[in-house]
Amino acid sequence: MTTVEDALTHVETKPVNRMLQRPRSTTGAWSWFTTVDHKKIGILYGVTALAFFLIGGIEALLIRVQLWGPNGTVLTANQYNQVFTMHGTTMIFLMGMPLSIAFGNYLIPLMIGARDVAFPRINMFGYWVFLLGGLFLYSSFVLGGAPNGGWFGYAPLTSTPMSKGFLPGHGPDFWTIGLIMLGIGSVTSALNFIVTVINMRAPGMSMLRMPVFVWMMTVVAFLTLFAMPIVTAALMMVYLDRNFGTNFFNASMHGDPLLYQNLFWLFGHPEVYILILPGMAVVSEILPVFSRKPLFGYSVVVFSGIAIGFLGWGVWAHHMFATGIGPVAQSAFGVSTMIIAVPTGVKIFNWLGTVWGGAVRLATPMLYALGFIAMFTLGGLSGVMSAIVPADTQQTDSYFVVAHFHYVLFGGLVFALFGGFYYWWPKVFGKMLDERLGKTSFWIMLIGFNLTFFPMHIVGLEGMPRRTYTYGAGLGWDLLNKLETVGAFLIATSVLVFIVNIVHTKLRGEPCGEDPWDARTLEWATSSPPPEFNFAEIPIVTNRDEWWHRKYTEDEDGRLVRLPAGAATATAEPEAHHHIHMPSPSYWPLLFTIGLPILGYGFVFKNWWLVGLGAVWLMFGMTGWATEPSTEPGT
Ligand code: HEM
Ligand SMILES: [Cu+2]
Repeated sequence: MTTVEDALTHVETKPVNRMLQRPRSTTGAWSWFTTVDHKKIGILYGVTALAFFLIGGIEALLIRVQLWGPNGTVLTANQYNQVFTMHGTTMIFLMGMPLSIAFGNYLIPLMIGARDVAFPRINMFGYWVFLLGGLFLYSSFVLGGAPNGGWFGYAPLTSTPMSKGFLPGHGPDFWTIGLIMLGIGSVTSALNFIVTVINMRAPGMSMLRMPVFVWMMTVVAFLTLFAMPIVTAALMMVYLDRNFGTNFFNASMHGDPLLYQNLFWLFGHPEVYILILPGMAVVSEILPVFSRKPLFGYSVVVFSGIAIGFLGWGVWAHHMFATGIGPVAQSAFGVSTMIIAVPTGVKIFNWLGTVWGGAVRLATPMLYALGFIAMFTLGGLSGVMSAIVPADTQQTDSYFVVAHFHYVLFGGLVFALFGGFYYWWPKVFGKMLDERLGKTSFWIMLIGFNLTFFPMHIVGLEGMPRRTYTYGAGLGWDLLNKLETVGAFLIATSVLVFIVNIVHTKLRGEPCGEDPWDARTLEWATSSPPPEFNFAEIPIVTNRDEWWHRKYTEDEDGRLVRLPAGAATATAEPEAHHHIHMPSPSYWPLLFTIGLPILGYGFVFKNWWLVGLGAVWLMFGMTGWATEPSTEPGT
């Protein structure tokens, strides 16, 4: 098959002088290091992000154990700073974004009837950057202390030179360099998704026939593409202020601390949509299938998603109401924040309209999708409360905000992604997750989640500040904090039941066939798990919900009638499956990426030998990569 990468490299098909013998095998353990198959890469992203989810979860438990009662002594103040900073950083950059990319990677090509993404090797590069970037960040724990300035690392706290002793250790250096590295990975996968969606759709798959999942992931990709460079610039300035005596954020030298906040949140607010739109993407696929109805108002859902993508750039200063930006800016950003709630609310109505009057099946994916709607709506409401400037003056930097964003990120994103696990597991691994364990896990998670985070609204309004490692006795917060900690362990239990379910399914699960949910979109039109080339014959698309229309039609009275299997399955290139060209595996993405952490450690410890080594390594990697054709001639 032809990828866009091919078009660039296919000119040179003569064997060229290459540095390494190319890997050929696409099976076996070693193939996981060299694969360029979007499905395998999707699984790698998923497994790694789940591992980071567990680590971030353990950090959350540490926080909650520390706050179980007043004057906790489990963690010191300095350790607490590291733990909540790494918890937030992990959940956002090492769990939320990559887990969404996992779903996108696996599903986008299947859903649009393609054989792979546009740039298969760059896809693998993105994964290695994520893995090595995550390990790089975590190595800080044993190399003098982890990041400790909070997940948004405000300057001048983070940008003040280490010698002044504001933040002990190399934490902010690891944080700035690590996030810049991870940003490189997310930008490449965003570009890959965009080019794939624009260029690789099957014949007939017009933009407005694409599944909503693909649409929302495309919006996410554009947001990522434009947001990451902004934070990268801000992080570089922090690094320079901290290490090279520049004064971008140093007020005493006419620098501007608010410059950092403006830059960070100009990235940071789009970032929260980067995190929630994939959740919306997943439930928009689950709800129609389990209601046996098409998505209510497809184009409204798509266009409100695009609207969120644009409006998301105009609300950033709602994170800065308390910084003295002045009443005009406060009013403007308060209003813009309320306006962005409109397309969000529209979607909620569309989801409810989808379920309304449907033949609802309360299987585990559907439970999670409904849980998502309820919890995300609560998170949206407390967000609108914080958009009211005077109210926010009390709420900001209190546990109310912690409650708000966990309703959005956990009640929203995590619930949706868990629904996605149950829904697509049979496609990816060929076996259904156990429904009984699934439902048990869902209810424990729903109860535990609300027990953990609902009381945070109350203690927050009572004045409990976020990011404090302990609180005094007699403030009236003891009981609510105890409930929160119990809730956190319930959440941990539900995740444990999920893991038991995975093991149980692997050992005992029955093979499930290609389309166990009677679904609507093209990924269900191929075997479970799909073959390496996805579709033996590229489907020709004539409808939105193409797969459904191949299975069902309506009689004169509008009743659903099942078509005989195999009817009306037009395909393009009917002869092509005799020799389907797939891109060949490669060592280069991994070899190349190893240069990045080398460079990173060099910058953190200001070791110019390491920086030089990293730079040479990257040149070597680039040369090897560039001289290797994406598809090996003659395979
Ligand atoms: C077991 C589940 C979780 C528990 C018990 C939990 C608990 C907490 C607590 C208590 C804090 C406040 C720490 C403080 O301000 O001192 C916090 C902060 C935070 N959490 Fe979670 N959390 C959980 C899951 C998540 C998830 C799934 C996400 C995102 C997808 C997330 C993102 C964040 C972020 C961004 C912060 C802010 C860190 C900062 O202030 O720099 N958390 N978490
Ligand atoms: Cu925001």
